[in-house]
Amino acid sequence: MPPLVIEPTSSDKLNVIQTQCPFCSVQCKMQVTITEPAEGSNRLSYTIEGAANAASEGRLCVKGMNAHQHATSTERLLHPLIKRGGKFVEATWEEALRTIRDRFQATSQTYGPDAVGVYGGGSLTNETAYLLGKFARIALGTKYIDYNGRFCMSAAASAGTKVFGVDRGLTCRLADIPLAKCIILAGTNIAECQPTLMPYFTKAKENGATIIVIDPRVTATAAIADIHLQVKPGTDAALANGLLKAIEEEGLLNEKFIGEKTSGFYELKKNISTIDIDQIAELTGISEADIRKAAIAYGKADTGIIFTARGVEQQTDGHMAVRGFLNLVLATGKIGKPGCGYGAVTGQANGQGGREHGQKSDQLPGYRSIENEHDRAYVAKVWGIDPAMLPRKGVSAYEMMELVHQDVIRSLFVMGSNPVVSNPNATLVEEGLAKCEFLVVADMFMSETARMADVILPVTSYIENTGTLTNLEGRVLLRESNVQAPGGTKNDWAILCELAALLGHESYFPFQNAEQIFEELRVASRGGLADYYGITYDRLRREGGVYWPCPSPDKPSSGIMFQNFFPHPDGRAVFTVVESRAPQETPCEQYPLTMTNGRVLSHYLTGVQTRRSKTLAARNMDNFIEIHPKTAKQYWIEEGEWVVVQSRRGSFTVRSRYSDQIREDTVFVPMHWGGAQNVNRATSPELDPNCKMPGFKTSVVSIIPLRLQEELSATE
Ligand SMILES: Nc1nc2c(c(=O)[nH]1)N[C@H]1C(S)=C(S)[C@@H](COP(=O)(O)OP(=O)(O)OC[C@H]3O[C@@H](n4cnc5c(=O)[nH]c(N)nc54)[C@H](O)[C@@H]3O)O[C@H]1N2
Ligand SMILES: Nc1nc2c(c(=O)[nH]1)N[C@H]1C(S)=C(S)[C@@H](COP(=O)(O)OP(=O)(O)OC[C@H]3O[C@@H](n4cnc5c(=O)[nH]c(N)nc54)[C@H](O)[C@@H]3O)O[C@H]1N2
Ligand code: SF4
Ligand SMILES: [Mo]
Repeated sequence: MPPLVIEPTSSDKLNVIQTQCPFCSVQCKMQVTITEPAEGSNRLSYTIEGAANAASEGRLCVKGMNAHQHATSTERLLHPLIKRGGKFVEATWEEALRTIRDRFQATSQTYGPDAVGVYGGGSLTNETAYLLGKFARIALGTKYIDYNGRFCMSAAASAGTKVFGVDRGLTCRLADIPLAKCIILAGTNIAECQPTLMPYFTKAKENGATIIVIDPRVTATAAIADIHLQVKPGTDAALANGLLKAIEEEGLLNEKFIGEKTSGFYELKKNISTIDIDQIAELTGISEADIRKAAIAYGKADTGIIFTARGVEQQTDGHMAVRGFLNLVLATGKIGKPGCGYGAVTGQANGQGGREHGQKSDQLPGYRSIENEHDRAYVAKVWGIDPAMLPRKGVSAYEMMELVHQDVIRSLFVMGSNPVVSNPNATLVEEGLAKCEFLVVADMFMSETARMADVILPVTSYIENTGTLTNLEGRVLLRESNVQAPGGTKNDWAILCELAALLGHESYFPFQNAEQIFEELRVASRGGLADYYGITYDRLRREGGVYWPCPSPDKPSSGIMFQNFFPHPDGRAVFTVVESRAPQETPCEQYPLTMTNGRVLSHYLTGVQTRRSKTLAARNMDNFIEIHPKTAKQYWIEEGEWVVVQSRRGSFTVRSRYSDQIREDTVFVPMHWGGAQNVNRATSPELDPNCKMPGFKTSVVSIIPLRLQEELSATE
């Protein structure tokens, strides 16, 4: 099949397209220029350039530069597929949607509406995320909807809500970063995961900032650190307590801020007196001297920002660990003014917006709560239904997979996620989906999850789909498209409207374009914490991007939050007593090493898109285990050979990659591969009780070269 061609919707000759990168949360704007094939060739060529915008300032990273390769890949799904006799056959949209309607209705009639589940994603536009929540609650009447952002944002988001009263990724602007005199980067590898943000940090350094990185590995981000705390995985909460204790001992508390702007310090102070920095040093693997040095650097600086990401958050105490870092922000009063703040570095393209408008099990649009009667009444009125029709809250993403496994959820609709690879304890998830009575997947590609589906719906890619996305700063951006949907692909939101109509709910889903959905979203979010009412497509076109909260169409919205008060009833932010916990799993004789995991620059999440880009795939073909050479030798592991990694849950096989940039007691495995190379076959499904984030980042494992395991099993 020849490669797809990007074609205009109008008859204008299309050679320059303005779009936005589909991958991470920076949402770099870009321009794609298409050049006609040279004589004798039938290949178009694409030139990708960064376009001016306030977040990436015109920069692009290697993923953005090559995103068009997956959009134009010959592997794009172009027609609906229905599985018949174990094989996918092409179907018309009518057939596919009618099949889905019949099967969903049958499930619902036999087992009740909650037997149909919906699973969304943080790559979806605000319009689709909003509509998916509405679709689940109105068209299906199910309480079971959640999304992959549960694995991404839930620890920091819930911590921000408890402590500040609202959660927005960054409480400040990216433009504040160069103004900060001390920056803590805890469990965040910006250099590989949001590469176009790095110049903000190097500028801060040029301005004299001290940069502190907390990571078990010397990452490309740690390379710019003045102080690198090479922490034992899973001990960040303890480390934050140690830093707090040292700040207090050094007399660096901001008593004025604490008195005027916070509550709960009395209880916290009692707790600080019980903290023993020696014990913290033992637990975290960071010396008392280093803890003190970092605490003094942050405590003494006039301005400062703390960032956390998945290293800190994907733990069974991730919520509390973030609150530990927020204690430091409040104790030193570094928030609500230029050069200060906290940032949960969001991950996916719409990691921020995706968590605000109702695809989370307990949420309604505008960050409203599905259990709050006032919120229910408001949204029901916007939707024109009786509040009693709104289901109550469901369960989190992994818990939904458990319910699939237990035959409680019998039909599942997946839009924008590849759960069979990205869930912890992936083997159980795979078993569940394999026996699920009816699975529908809306995707651009035949992902590992799509392969298991009964019906696959082919969707448009970023370049063909208009909508808004909210970047890590809380800045809403409009991505417009004048590119024709290739083959029989459809926009996600259009699929939801058509399916809702077939299910008999057309009047609630009358939308002809994304802007009409956004107009309803504005009203549904009005007065909520994430208030988008003041944002319109025209305004986004004019201003390039608008921060929420934005209650008024004609007033500017500010990037710096909490300049006067925190949105708790008393206007104050809340301190938290945080336990200095040991990691959720500690090494033992059978499983002597701690395994953590994460990302590499060239791949994105489960790799479904980046593996379809030749340039990106070529940078990392196979998965690997990063291991210290001394540790490798102890386990007879040669550089580059296949290694079996085993945990209490299961095992996977990857190549070894020596690195002296990682702790000797820790190994690191990227998350971008499925099947036999999937790290999630071994990760733990234990959830943080506060937010249901799985403890992805800390599992104990054993390792053995594949050749030795084969020998061992041959002699058995
Ligand atoms: N290239 C690329 N960029 C991406 C993505 C991608 O897949 N690829 N995904 C996007 C998404 S959805 C997300 S959520 C973000 C994720 O962005 P990050 O959270 O920055 O990415 P990770 O690599 O998962 O983890 C960050 C770091 O945490 C460290 N770490 C592991 N365990 C611990 C620990 O116990 N404590 C501490 N302090 N650190 C620890 C790891 O060594 C790693 O360097 O990236 C986004 N950007
Ligand atoms: N071990 C381990 N596991 C992890 C993590 C980790 O750090 N370690 N990180 C977790 C995190 S932070 C995240 S965010 C999750 C993500 O995990 P997943 O949700 O599995 O994310 P993706 O791989 O991006 O899968 C998205 C799928 O949706 C498709 N897609 C992309 N855009 C669209 C669209 O606009 N519409 C539709 N319908 N489909 C689209 C893609 O082709 C792809 O198949 O993984 C989590 N899993
Ligand atoms: S992956 Fe992120 S940093 Fe790279 S171009 Fe895309 S949005 Fe920008
Ligand atoms: Mo994420």
